[in-house]
Amino acid sequence: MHISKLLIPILKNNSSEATIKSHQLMLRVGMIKQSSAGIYSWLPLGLKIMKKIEQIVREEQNKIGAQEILMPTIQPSEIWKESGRYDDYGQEMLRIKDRQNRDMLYGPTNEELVTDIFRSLVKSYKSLPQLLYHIQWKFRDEMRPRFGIMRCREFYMKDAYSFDQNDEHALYSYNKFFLSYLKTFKRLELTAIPMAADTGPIGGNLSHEFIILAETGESKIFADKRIFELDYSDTSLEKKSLETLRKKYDQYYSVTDEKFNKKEFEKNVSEENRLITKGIEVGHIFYFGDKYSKPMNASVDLPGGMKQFVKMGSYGIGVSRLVAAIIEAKYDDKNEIMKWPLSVAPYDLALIPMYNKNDNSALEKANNIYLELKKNNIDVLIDDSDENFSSKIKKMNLIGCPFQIIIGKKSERDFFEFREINKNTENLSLNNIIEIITKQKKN
Ligand code: P5A
Repeated sequence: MHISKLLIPILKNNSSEATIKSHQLMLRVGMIKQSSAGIYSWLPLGLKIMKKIEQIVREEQNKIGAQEILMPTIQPSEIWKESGRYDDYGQEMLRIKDRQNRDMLYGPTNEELVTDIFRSLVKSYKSLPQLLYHIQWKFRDEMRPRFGIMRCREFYMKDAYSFDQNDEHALYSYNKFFLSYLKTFKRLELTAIPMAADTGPIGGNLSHEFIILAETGESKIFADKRIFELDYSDTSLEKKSLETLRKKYDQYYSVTDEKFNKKEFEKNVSEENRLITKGIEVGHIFYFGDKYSKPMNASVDLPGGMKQFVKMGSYGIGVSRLVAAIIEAKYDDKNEIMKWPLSVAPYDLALIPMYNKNDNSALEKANNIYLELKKNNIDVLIDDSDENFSSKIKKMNLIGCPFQIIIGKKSERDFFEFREINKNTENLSLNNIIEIITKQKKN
């Protein structure tokens, strides 16, 4: 992509409305544009990143056997009246009337709608488990939308739902999502720690929030530091293996503030291992048994002919929030340098030619390199603007493509100044550069 053709409204300075660094950067490089309080349009750069995150989330859901569906954003009120949540959900729910004067709503979550789909399509225990997910916009009329897309009113969520015939099977489903979340966040180069959490309006008595540490986070957490050293590399999708993983995590204290108990914390965690800090909730999983299936009459036939209300869980990832969460984790705001993980970077590489009106040979050279890189499946953003060199570098450092090539006086014939953002520059051949990037993309 040539930057002159990209809709990328770069701001010289941080906008005064943004108080945390992710919001600042997103406005600065034109990833989003506010349309009204807590509601945003996604511009090309921001959308490209979010779509890559979405794809990683999708792949990890598919790996545990979850099936993708797509439910609408607008839901009928009847199913919420059936579950009893229509009144409970309060002012966060955006209620709408259609032209027939029917009560409709913009979905804040989909437990009811998916239960309605299940009960009309699945009749026998033989079809269980069913793991269904979709990636869809949600609306919550938050009292205090803030921090840009971190806590907004309209946001993009992956929400999955599991249906099983008993508690034991349902916990197995829960544990599959537990593992898949650890893997998803790792692919995004984030360390997200599962923390025992409150279930709020979703309900149930088992729940984990997945939290990444960040000073600007809204969740207060209390944890045993040793939980950060755990990993899942020896875990498979076998039931026993997943149970071992859960036990491994359960042995260390880690809770959000609603679950905090000072006595327990001090009893279970030695002083040097205590961590009290803040974090961003990027995912949240729940087990709530028959909370929805019972009032909504979603059951299956068991072998003996008995009927059983299905046992359900739900599993959310804030796909749009993750864009901001990655920035919070990776953006060096003092030096104004962003580095996107290669897996979600808007472009793999920034191509920065130094030239002026009198001599644009560097731009011609850059255009040839651009074509060669594209042929090798490397996605390039080339700066063909007539700004001076230092503002080009400044701009590309904010955009955060993980690699940069600078084409200037020093680039002799087939060797170019190449660097991974924030690292030292090397003079390398184009083939060598292609090799380095291709290898990293495969990892
Ligand atoms: C789980 C899936 C649920 O809604 N029902 C379906 C369950 N959980 S949740 O914790 O309420 O939300 C899941 C994730 O969505 C993100 N999120 C938000 N992102 C941006 N702005 C908001 N206002 C917002 N609210 C929730 C979070 O990442 C949360 O973990």
